[in-house]
Amino acid sequence: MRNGMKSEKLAWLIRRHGIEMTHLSGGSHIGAVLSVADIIAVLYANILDYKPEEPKWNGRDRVILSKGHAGAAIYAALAESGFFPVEELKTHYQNGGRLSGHVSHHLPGVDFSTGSLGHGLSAAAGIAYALKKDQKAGRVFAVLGDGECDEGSVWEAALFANHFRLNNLIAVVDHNHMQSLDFQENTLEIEDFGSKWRAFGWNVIEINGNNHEELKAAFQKAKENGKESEHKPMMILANTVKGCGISFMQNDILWHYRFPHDGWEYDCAVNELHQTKPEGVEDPYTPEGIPNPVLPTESDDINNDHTLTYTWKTTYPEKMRRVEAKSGSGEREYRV
Ligand SMILES: Cc1ncc(C[n+]2csc(CCOP(=O)(O)OP(=O)(O)O)c2C)c(N)n1
Ligand SMILES: [Mg+2]
Repeated sequence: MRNGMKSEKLAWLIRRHGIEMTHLSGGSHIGAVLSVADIIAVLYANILDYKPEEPKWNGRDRVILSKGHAGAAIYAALAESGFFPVEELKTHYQNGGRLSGHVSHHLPGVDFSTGSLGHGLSAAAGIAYALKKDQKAGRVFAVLGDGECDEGSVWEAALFANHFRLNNLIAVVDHNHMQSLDFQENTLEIEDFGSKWRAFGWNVIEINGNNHEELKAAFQKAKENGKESEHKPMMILANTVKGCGISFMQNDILWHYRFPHDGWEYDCAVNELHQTKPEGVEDPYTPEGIPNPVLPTESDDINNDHTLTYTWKTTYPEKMRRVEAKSGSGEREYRV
């Protein structure tokens, strides 16, 4: 059962662990971890039924993090929920460890390995189908990336879920409008995203995916989905910000692959997180933050635009255009 930790605390810890894990291992995808942290936190703190002491409990809700490159987020949530020791998080990406960079089913609490994008929704739909056929309890949650939805297999699974009326299947798209090298609009246009899912027979709720109240309400509605006469699978389109929570990582494509290096990158990330630390949460790595942080200098690469195509696109989409970075201040503004 859930351990009673509030979702805001769990989200903070997921972000703090994510910074530490990628820093220690030199592992990628911190932007994706920060983006999905609130979705994962609300699931584990408020929504899912599970038993950490009995990970394969038959009545459990299943979660597939289809955007498996954000594995650090699910590892942190599982450790903080009692599935394995928090100490083990330090073995992320280490040879011989269980916490591979992409999600691994060798860990208690993980039902399906991911990392090769485009497979999670199919697996989730298959499990939901089997549960329904066997008249078993439990719902299946699949968390996808928006760039991942470029994969054709996602839409095959969407057809399947509608065809078999899988109202025990709840999908969430972490809609941060970015993928690995650019904004989504510049890679493969996907809007009107909600209409596409509706046309495939899904119920769609669109929310702010970094807002816990909106997430709780959407998940609650989704959980009740199968109880009434409603037979459609449920899609929660969660609008998020990639890198959410660390100002210099937000909406900056650099942080899809870059990890927080020793020096100002790590120090400033940790201290910024401390500014939003909920009361009663203890930072397991740097309880007081970093007292004498290294700060970025004028020559550090903090205010550059790393969106590769920005330099040659003449008609950059108005909707996503980055407003001038304020040079030297470390502050940025974005028009999203
Ligand atoms: C089949 C496949 N192709 C390419 C990759 C490499 N890759 C890793 S993350 C990523 C971008 C994913 O973007 P999105 O789904 O939007 O996730 P986000 O990081 O924005 O949450 C890509 C292309 C992969 N993991 N799997
Ligand atoms: Mg994305």
